Amino acid sequence: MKRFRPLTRRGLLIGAGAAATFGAPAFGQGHAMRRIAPNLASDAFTPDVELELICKRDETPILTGKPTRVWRYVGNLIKGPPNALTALPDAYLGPLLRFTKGQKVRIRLRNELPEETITHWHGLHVPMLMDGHPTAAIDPGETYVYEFEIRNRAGMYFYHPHTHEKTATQVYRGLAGAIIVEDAEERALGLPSGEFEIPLVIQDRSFDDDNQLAYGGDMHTSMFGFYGDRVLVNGRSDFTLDVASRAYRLRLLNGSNARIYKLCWDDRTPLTVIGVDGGLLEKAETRPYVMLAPAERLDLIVDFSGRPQGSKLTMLSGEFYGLIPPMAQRMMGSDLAMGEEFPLFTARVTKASNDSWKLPEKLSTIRRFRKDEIANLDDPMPIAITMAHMAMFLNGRPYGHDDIQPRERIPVDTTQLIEIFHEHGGMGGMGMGGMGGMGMGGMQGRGMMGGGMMRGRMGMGGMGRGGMGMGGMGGMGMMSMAHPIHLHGQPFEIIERRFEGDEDAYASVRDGFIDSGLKDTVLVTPGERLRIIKPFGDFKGRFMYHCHNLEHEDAGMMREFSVE
Ligand SMILES: [Cu+2]
Repeated sequence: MKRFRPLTRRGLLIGAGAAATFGAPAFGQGHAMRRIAPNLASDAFTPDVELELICKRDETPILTGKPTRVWRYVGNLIKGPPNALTALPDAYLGPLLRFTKGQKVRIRLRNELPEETITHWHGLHVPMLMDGHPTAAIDPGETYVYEFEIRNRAGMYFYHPHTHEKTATQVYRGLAGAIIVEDAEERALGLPSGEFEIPLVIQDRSFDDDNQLAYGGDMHTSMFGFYGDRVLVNGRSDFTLDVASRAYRLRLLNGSNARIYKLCWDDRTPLTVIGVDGGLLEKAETRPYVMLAPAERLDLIVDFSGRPQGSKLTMLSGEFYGLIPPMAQRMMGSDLAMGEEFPLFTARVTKASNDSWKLPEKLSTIRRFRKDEIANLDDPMPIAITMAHMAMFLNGRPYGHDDIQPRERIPVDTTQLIEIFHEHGGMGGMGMGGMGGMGMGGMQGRGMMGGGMMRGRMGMGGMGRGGMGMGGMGGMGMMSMAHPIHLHGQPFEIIERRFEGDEDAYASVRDGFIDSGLKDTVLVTPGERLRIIKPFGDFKGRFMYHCHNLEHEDAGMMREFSVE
């Protein structure tokens, strides 16, 4: 039985109602957010690239038949090289933005939506005023001017709304786009470029019978995230890429709200990974599969040479376990359970090519921090993830602007050791399945679901037991799932990944983490404890850190650092 609702006004009101029950009182939110004035263009700033991005309602063909109503970014290049902005035809995705390290960029964001919005340049190291902080949201009709220098190394980045409690629905409706940054180090490698470099944005969506976007917007969605029935690549369903028999560079971005993919080729050709979130690896890595969580990026080389014309290679999401409570799967309502195998897109060899490009042995140099450069080597700053039925917390607290805790104050131009882990209160590291059952049972026991719908699901297996178990716990109803944790500002290094838990489940994902490159988003699976090193250079101000499961982010699993 489907429980998706159309994203109509009524649907959203239902969603808002759910958020009010689920979110506001217990999470200590619902306070009005203080706003800063929209930033204006500065005469002192001379941009190399200037563009306008308009957030607007539109419609676009996605499925056969009726077009789909979406929200999207539409761009115009005002100044700069023509390849700085490339529109994607017939897709809701925002234009592909292409910048070069060192360029000064001005972006005029105009809000033509029926509600407030603000855009974040995910992964770019920019001042707080340019970061799309929720307090910078602009009302319909307003314009926010961003001006910043591209300080990042070459890599693929991501722009999307960061609107207080509206990020998930705004991204879902179509507000998202990719940014590619180039630099001299990367250009010297002569990687496949032009038509041989393909950005691929992977997202899942559900549609109603009228071809319109459908969204959960209920308590399950807030709790576990949104999981759609269909995979779209670059805004298209059943995406096929026609290729020549030569090497390609595929640049993948998981733009989904919550879904985690396990990327692998259908013929089990290993994946050749050359880069992740923060750009190129030092040397390529070969893996049987790679996990890609929301907002993570992956840079792949795929060599089609030697493949006959007419042959096909399909990218799948392979089978995995343990990243979400099994009972949550049953309640989510998607036709595609997370962890089951399904196709993402297909490459079809349609042209012969004699090009015999060889991947260079050394790709880049990553500056690693020495121990003596870390300000808190013996006292890592915690990011404790709490997920319980009335609590989506980081470090024990929901999001609250101006709620900076002592540990969240960081001296500017320091490098910090950070430990990210799941916090289960006094319950210890219990197994996932049991946890999940108890958590949900707890909700049910407390009547959180408000009647009919929940009772209707009692027969779906395991729920009853969960409820009873929960009674015995008398506690928080914790549950463990994987969370993609994103830190704004400069990218970080992953230096340690420890695991204690269900080894069999972990074995289905553990070879899929690429920890050798620079990251801005990292998947923390149940039972994992990670250590990362992150610099907080150049800019003072408030920078967010949060779960990039967008429903979790909107439910309060977000905090901010005060760099001072
Ligand atoms: Cu999360």
